[in-house]
Amino acid sequence: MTATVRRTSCNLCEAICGVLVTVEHGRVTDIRGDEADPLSRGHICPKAVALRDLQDDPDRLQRPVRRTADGWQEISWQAAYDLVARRLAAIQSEHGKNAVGVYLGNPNVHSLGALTHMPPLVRLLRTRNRFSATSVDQLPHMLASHLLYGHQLMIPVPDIDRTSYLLMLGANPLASNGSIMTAPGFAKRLKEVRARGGRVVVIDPRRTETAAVADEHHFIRPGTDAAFLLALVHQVLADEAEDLAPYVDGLTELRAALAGWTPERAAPVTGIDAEVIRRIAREFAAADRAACYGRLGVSAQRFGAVCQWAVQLLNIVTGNLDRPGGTLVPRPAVDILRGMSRGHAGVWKSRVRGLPEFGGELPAASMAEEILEPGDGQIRAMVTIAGNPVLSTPNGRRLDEALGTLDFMVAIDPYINETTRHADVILPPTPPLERDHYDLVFHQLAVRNTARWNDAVLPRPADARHDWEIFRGLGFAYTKATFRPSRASRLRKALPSLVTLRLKPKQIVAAGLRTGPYSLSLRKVRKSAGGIDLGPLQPSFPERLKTRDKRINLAPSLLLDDLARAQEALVDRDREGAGLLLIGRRHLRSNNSWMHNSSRLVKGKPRHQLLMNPADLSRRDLADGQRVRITSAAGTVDVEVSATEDMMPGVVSLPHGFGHSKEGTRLSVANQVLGVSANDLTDPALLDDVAGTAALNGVPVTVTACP
Ligand SMILES: Nc1nc2c(c(=O)[nH]1)N[C@H]1C(S)=C(S)[C@@H](COP(=O)(O)OP(=O)(O)OC[C@H]3O[C@@H](n4cnc5c(=O)[nH]c(N)nc54)[C@H](O)[C@@H]3O)O[C@H]1N2
Ligand SMILES: Nc1nc2c(c(=O)[nH]1)N[C@H]1C(S)=C(S)[C@@H](COP(=O)(O)OP(=O)(O)OC[C@H]3O[C@@H](n4cnc5c(=O)[nH]c(N)nc54)[C@H](O)[C@@H]3O)O[C@H]1N2
Ligand code: SF4
Ligand SMILES: [Mo]
Repeated sequence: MTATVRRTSCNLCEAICGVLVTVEHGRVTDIRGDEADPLSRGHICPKAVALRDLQDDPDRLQRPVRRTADGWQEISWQAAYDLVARRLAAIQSEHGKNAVGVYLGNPNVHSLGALTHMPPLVRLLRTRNRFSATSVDQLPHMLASHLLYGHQLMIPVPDIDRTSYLLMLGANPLASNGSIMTAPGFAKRLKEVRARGGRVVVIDPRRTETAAVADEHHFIRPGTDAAFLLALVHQVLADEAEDLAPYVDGLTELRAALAGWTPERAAPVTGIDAEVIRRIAREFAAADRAACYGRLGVSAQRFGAVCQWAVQLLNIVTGNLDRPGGTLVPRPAVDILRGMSRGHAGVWKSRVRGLPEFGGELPAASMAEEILEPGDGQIRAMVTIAGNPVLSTPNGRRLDEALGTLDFMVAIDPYINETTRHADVILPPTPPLERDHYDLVFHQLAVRNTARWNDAVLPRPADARHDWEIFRGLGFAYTKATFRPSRASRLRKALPSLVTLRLKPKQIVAAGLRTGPYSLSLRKVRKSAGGIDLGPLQPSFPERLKTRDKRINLAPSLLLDDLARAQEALVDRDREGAGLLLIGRRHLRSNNSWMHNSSRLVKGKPRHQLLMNPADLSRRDLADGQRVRITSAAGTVDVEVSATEDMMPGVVSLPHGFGHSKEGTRLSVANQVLGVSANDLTDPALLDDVAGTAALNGVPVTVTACP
């Protein structure tokens, strides 16, 4: 028999599970969990089968296509590179460098070739109009880490395998498989916490799958977690229960700033009793080893930065930061922090609304206006890489219109979807099973230090290209198209990027492993079945801190100053008469905006409905199952409503990434998936002002019967 079993990993979410893939006659016939993987220990979820569907999907592009009056036409790789380079160069030479905008989508962080080769290409373009999924996602985590620990990616993760008290806000790892915390088999790990006698507390406006297996769950009014978290910190300080490391400064300032943020103040704001808040603060402070963790629900909201700061504060003031069983910064075998900027905030502002950059990127919520608003610096061409911002960013409908007005657009993406249908050229990379993989990002966020190299499971067809080959091809073509002998100095500046583009991802990983903290050879990592176990996370502060004085300042002025905005919006505002607030939702069998084309993944009960508390329904004379009209400041959608006591009264939930079947897309399965795009409702004006993160959660809406 010709069946062979090959080891690889699933890169569809942050859990990076090890998988065993059976290949027969060049086709995948089975995918299962790899027990030998020291991190994932055999776990996989239903999404892993989609790796195979992705491989076999007839809708997936395999060669570059160009949009013509007669529809999409295949062109050669070199012709595509040259065309794209020529158009981008011409637009920049006429309108300036910033006339080219870039959107970097989520799957970039899941691809080795994108991580090694996309940044040098983007640097070559020298535009300030750079956007990414960061500003609809984890930006507040990065801002807090930048300000507290001196590096945007020095993000402590909960030491879930040793903790005895886990406080989780705005996260539903039983659906998402965990995020900014790579912990494959999260449900099992959670069970182990409880089996050890530990306690799990979940704060979420929906009684989620995760809340259902926790010891305790509390509803919270969306967008008010800052008040809850600050009250916890306040209480710990008021009890004088703090346990500060010697390298921590700023306690006096923090104490003063939090004087008014009492549990009594937080109670009416959040909907959680003052007594409950006080008890949680005391239990957390008294626990042997405790970890507080807040994810998307407390990140993509109006006070995301204050929330992520307060999460860190709680861990720090209770002595749980950098302690086994608390939160620790992983030490992966390739140290990605070394070559990366520590981060910066507000060094420049966006052209139209004056929004702050973070780490060299502008808020995704400002993309449409930067394309539509005429003037110097207006975006006239877009490069989208692994992103579907029409479904993923606020007021996608307006962005959809904006993309239609561009002079030129190129997408690096395997699908013709809601976003890429606007492109003039689409360059499709190889699918995951045809690529080598080493996880540069998620080992940095994993709850255990491990290292794993995977060779591609299947060979790439001769006329297919890996993403890194595409970035290389574009980079060289662009350099050629923009070269002027009179400006040879420019070339010198571009040289480091061009040198990186010449390398192969494998060479970059090998060098990273060799010079990394464990001095590993790629050969050794490659030989170890399932990956090398480098052990549990270890304390590393203050030595590893990237702040200049190797100390942590609890009270950075940027965040202290934002407390006034929180006070005004959360505390001083009259909450009477407030309408419904919309929040997001994820499902195990769905992945952001793009995996709905796998029929085996999307089968089963529909999961696109608006969830709403029965009391809210009856107050509006609405019934379970009915089609309702949701209206926000940004737009209107009609969708079925599903009644559930799992929703906090006054809050409704809609998943994002639905609402396909737009004209011109090529998604045969996805176009049959029902639902609407939640981002036709989210409002680009609703931001976390400090960081520019979109407030995707806590959007004011009304729900009425469909006329
Ligand atoms: N309302 C609301 N909106 C949200 C969220 C929410 O919770 N609520 N969540 C936000 C979050 S956290 C995120 S991360 C964003 C994600 O939003 P995006 O950044 O748009 O990412 P995806 O939706 O994952 O889009 C994936 C795109 O990449 C393409 N793709 C898939 N694999 C590859 C590959 O290997 N290479 C290339 N080049 N392309 C590939 C797909 O075809 C698709 O076009 O959405 C955000 N939007
Ligand atoms: N199956 C699947 N897995 C995924 C994804 C997917 O689409 N599908 N997406 C991946 C991506 S890109 C990411 S970023 C991660 C995200 O990982 P998670 O953050 O775990 O994902 P969500 O399920 O969006 O969880 C957010 C939770 O916040 C709650 N929430 C909303 N607003 C508030 C609020 O104001 N306060 C509080 N306390 N809670 C609030 C929501 O009810 C929801 O339960 O998941 C990743 N994994
Ligand atoms: S949890 Fe599922 S989607 Fe995530 S890496 Fe594991 S198998 Fe893949
Ligand atoms: Mo995300």
